[in-house]
Amino acid sequence: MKKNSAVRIATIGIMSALATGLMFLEFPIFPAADFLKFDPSDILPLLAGFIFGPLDGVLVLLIKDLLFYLLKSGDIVGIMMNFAAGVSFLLPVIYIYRIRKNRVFEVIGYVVGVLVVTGVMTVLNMLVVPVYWKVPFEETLKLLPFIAGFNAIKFTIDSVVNALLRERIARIFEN
Ligand code: RBF
Repeated sequence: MKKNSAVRIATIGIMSALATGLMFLEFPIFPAADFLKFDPSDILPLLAGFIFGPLDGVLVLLIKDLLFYLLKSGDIVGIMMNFAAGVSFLLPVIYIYRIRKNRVFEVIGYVVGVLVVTGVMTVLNMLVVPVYWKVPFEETLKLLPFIAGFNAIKFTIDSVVNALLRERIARIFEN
């Protein structure tokens, strides 16, 4: 694959803008934990990671979160949680795919990525939610199934969409 840096930089910019726009579609999945909002924007950092490499994926994620923070949310905790989730999913997926660039390793990557992000974010939420919402730890513990479920659902959807789109989009950059 040709890695023309002008094409790469322009594509990173376009992907970041698209991701920021997609993040505006956010909506909660579980009423009991409505601070967890699903949006499909993490598909773009993932695509960038597959096409250009893990650090470019993280870059798209970072620009998206920075822009969304400035344009809409203003909530630094929520944005940092979104970024932490995005990174802990993206990095395992891309690094596993890079071991062997085939469908089997791609799918193993998605499975490991979903498990890692679900584990990492469940632990992070157990630490952050009591402080952020000023609720006792026991109350936070009741949210655990929703937190784990939310991350599992969000990143499984991202995986399926990415698996369907990735090759078609990567082909554009082949010549
Ligand atoms: N986003 C995730 O993808 N996974 C999470 O586990 C997660 N936990 C969050 C916890 C708190 C307390 C907050 C405020 C946000 C969290 N987010 C998480 C981000 C949220 O879904 C949303 O993307 C941001 O709040 C931006 O609106």
